[in-house]
Amino acid sequence: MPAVPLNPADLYDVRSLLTDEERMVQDTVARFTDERVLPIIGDCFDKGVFPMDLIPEMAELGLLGATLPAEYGCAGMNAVSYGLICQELERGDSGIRSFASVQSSLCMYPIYAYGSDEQRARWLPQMAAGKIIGCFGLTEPHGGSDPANMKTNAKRDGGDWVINGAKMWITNGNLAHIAIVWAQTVDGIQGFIVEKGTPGFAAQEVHKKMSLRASVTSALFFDNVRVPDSSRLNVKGLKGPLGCLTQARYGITWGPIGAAIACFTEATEYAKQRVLFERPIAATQAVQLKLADMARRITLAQLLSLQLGRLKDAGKMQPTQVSLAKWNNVRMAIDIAREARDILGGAGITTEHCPIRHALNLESVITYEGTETVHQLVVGREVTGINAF
Ligand code: TGC
Ligand code: FAD
Repeated sequence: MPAVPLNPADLYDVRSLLTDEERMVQDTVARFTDERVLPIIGDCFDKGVFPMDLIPEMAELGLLGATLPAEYGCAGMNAVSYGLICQELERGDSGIRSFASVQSSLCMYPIYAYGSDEQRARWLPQMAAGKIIGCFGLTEPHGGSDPANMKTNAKRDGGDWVINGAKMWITNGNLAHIAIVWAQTVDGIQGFIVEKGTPGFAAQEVHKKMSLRASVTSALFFDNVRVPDSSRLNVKGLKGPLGCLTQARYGITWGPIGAAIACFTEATEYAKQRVLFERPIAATQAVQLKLADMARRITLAQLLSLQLGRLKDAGKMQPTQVSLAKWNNVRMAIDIAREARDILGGAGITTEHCPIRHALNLESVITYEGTETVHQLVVGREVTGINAF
């Protein structure tokens, strides 16, 4: 049989394992990234601004709360399609995928999963339309890996709750119209929907970031913030926020595949053009080994996330499996971004080329939603039965 040229960014033809509908979702988001994200994102990163203009367009394409049902104005897609959305958005920039992850998995999902009928009807359609932006406040300044030790508290006062405390590193914090805030109560950790403008609630943007520069990151402060009991979510304990993290982490297993493909593609093209010692550097064994290794690791990550998505769509996905894929795929992408940066030599240090931007962004991605160490320890706990946290 004659050899058919393979797609270097999909050596195992993982795309052939997708349904027609999933391929259509991927193509649509890929077009959005090519036409709307890539022309502006380097500049956004340089200037440290999030491209707000893209929000209505993402909403129009059904990318916000994509897996939630149509009755809330959402697209009702399956988990694999959501993963492909994350992959294609992060091929543009981790900050754009972060925006969609937080809106979809960390804000719309808890309102859908733990919210009352009134909360769902009030917030979800507007969030799907991109008119209401959410943020998710779990991490606190004294240590994000151990959220069980949170200090932010909510105390019952008649028909209200009074919230005091602070949250740190909150994506979309200054953009958000509502915050999903997790607080310690006498009945354990509970979640509240806190509206911007509520007296005592303030957001302060984090500056001097060298990572996720095209994304807004904030600290949130709660000084006797009074909210009605009707803003409380119906879930108690750490399983509330961790349940949201499982949704977002699942998407994050896909996102960095996009970042890795962007870096791998740029490094490959560069290596074919760059002539040193009278031949393209792509003709040297050292560079081919690096590029071949990138292709190998991207292939493994694609297969891992696709199987994870199939398990999720079958209702069988387990948090440990998500941890393994988040750990593997973000590590894969950050290694590839750094290696691609090296292949570009000096040119690799500017944001004229994507690897340095992706490498810097991935420093956040490897830390948020559970650090690499946290996910390694989750897998370690599963295989040994011993909790080493
Ligand atoms: P543990 O005792 O294991 O569990 C407590 C309860 O939670 C349940 N559970 C889960 N439920 C759903 N999904 C998961 N992944 C779950 N993991 C645990 C568990 O069954 C139990 O339920 P119950 O009914 O028995 O009470 O909890 P632990 O204290 O041992 O957990 C330890 C650890 C380290 C794994 C956990 O604290 C952790 O994951 N820490 C990392 C925190 C983190 O990831 N923070 C992320 C903040 S949000 C963010 O970063 C957004 S970035 C967004 C962007 O810009 O894209
Ligand atoms: P720490 O928890 O203090 O960890 C410090 C180091 O200790 C890490 O290397 C960690 O791996 C290590 N460590 C922890 N436990 C152990 C252990 N048992 N054994 C060995 N080593 C250990 N949070 C939100 O709630 N909402 C958001 O929207 C959000 N967005 C973010 C956006 C960005 C850009 C960033 C950078 C972070 C965001 N976060 C958000 C916070 C993120 O989830 C936390 O940064 C992360 O959970 C780690 O917490 P920490 O930064 O306090 O580090």
